Amino acid sequence: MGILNVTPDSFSDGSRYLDPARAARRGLEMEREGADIIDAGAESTRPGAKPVSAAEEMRRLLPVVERLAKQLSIPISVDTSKPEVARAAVERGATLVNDVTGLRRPAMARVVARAGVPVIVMHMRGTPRTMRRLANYRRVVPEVLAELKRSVRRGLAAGIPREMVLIDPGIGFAKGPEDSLALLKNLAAFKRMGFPVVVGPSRKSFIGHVLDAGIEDRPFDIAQGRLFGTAAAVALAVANGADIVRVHDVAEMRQVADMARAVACSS
Ligand code: HH2
Repeated sequence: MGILNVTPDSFSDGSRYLDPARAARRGLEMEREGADIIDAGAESTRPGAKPVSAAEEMRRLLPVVERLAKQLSIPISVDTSKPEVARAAVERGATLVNDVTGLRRPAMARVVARAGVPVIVMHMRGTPRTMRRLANYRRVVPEVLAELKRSVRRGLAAGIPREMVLIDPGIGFAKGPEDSLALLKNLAAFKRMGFPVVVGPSRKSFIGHVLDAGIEDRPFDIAQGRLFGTAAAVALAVANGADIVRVHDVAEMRQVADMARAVACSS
């Protein structure tokens, strides 16, 4: 799954793709690089990010979804937690909803159920503004699992069919670095829930935490500096059973994921 951030403030690629034509070109480029899905989002969820109104999110996102729907031959996912944005994106050709708040808004589950599209139910606590201080687990894996199960139950109760649900442990969302590492290591526990598992480790700060020690005083390029850390995380996620990895560096991670899968599937 290739990431397309149509935002001014995403943590590693903010404002690169605010122009709809440029964003659409990047979507097509990721398809050529080997993406199977393009995940377009217009509200940054990095820690501390400012919330965006539905109107602003739609103003940024919908022209891009419209262009991509005409030109792409792979599915478009919409990364939003707002039901009105999800509905409008689906009307314009998106065929998957990626909700980082795990169907927290009841209307979101209803929109997804009515649209008949699959949904990624991700685990997080709080909001991008508050989530850092909510990363307080005694045992992260069972707690995230239990909270994710509650989110999935909400979706099923609203009429979303089981086979339309994908789950995501939410790397970096109300998780400290050690929590994100433990979730990646223990993906098998999430697989046992019986839904396809999505994982989004790309360029995130838990990688910086492991690799960046001692270089904080130098200007640091997140995209370059976290590329190999992302590759290691993607390889292990695939080896541990991830069905979809959400990444910025599609060409590189396509190779990493294919190689990891070849090893994992060998006899
Ligand atoms: N991570 C981000 C956004 N959406 N969706 C899923 N399902 N899983 C994730 O791990 C995930 C996600 C955050 O990354 P990014 O889009 O690069 O940054 P920003 O939120 O700053 O735009």
